[in-house]
Amino acid sequence: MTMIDLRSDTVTHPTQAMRDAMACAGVGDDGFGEDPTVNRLEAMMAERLGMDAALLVPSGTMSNLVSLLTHCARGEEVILGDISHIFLSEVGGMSALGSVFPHIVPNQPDGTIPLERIEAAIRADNIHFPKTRLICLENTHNRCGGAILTPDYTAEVVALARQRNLLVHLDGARIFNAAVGLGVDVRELTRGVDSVSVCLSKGLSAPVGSVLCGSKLFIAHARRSRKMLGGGLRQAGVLAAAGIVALDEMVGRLAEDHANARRLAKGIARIKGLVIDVNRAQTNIIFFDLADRRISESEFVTHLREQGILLHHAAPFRFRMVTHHGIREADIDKTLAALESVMRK
Ligand code: TLP
Repeated sequence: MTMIDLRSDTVTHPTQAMRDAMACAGVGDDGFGEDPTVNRLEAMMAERLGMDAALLVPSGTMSNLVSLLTHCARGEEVILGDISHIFLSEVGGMSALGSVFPHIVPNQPDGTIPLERIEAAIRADNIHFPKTRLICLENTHNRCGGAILTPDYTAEVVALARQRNLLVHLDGARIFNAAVGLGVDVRELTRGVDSVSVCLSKGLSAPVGSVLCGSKLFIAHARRSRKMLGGGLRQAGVLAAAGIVALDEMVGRLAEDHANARRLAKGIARIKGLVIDVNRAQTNIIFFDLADRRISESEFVTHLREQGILLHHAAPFRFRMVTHHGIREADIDKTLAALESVMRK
């Protein structure tokens, strides 16, 4: 049975064009800055995002960590959302490896952190307090169901940061989903931030990689942080080649994933015993609740697996489905049929 894998967009496989590009990629030693394909990908990403420079790193987690370690010194504080990926799912790397102190503030259901809450979290100049250095945003917001942060909200946070002499890092693992979802140039969403990390291996379907962007000076320092974390690569052009195809060919089609997620959400809303807020289906991630408690969570997952559907059990009675390049409209209809049959049992 071919499985319909909705656990994450990280399960995407490289396309044939990526495999071809990887096979013929020009390479060199990136430790010396001599890999032509890596250099090209970094230049392309910086240009796309309206940033000065970029750095290829192996994963989204390392991209965020390199950024935090580059922006912040030991004991300095980072303001970030309480359900941000950096806070929840990156192994506490900022503290474990950087002695950086997280100051969490509640994320709203739309992925934002209210401005007044950010402002209240900024420390006064007092010898008892750590120094606030950085504010982190996430766009799209994973735990908030792929919610999009608007250009206006981002600009407000950037303005506050400037006013208070702070920096802004954007976890833009799925920033292209946000741009496509809003129908704006991605630069509208990165304007003014000091750094942004963008994943190649999620909706864009490349096998490996994230690109961290920022100023020339920031990236020069980030290169050192990457090396320290063991993320310095050599003939990484074979990986960057897939990233170039991802940027050239895979961004526009994200709209298809968003339409599929919306179709899925609307279908789920019609199934008795499942609860979803259809209006939250903005991009490629949906969350829904199992409200009918006559079926256990494990039975729910097992019955779906038996029918060829994989999903992510995100929290008690809460499940996540993510659409991506490997999912067609027909798969959505099969998934809805399977959900209906499981709930009818
Ligand atoms: N998200 C993954 C993992 O949590 C398994 C997923 O399935 O959604 N920022 C955001 C917003 C992310 O969603 C992720 C990964 C990362 C960073 C980290 O990227 P990787 O997995 O490449 O380290």
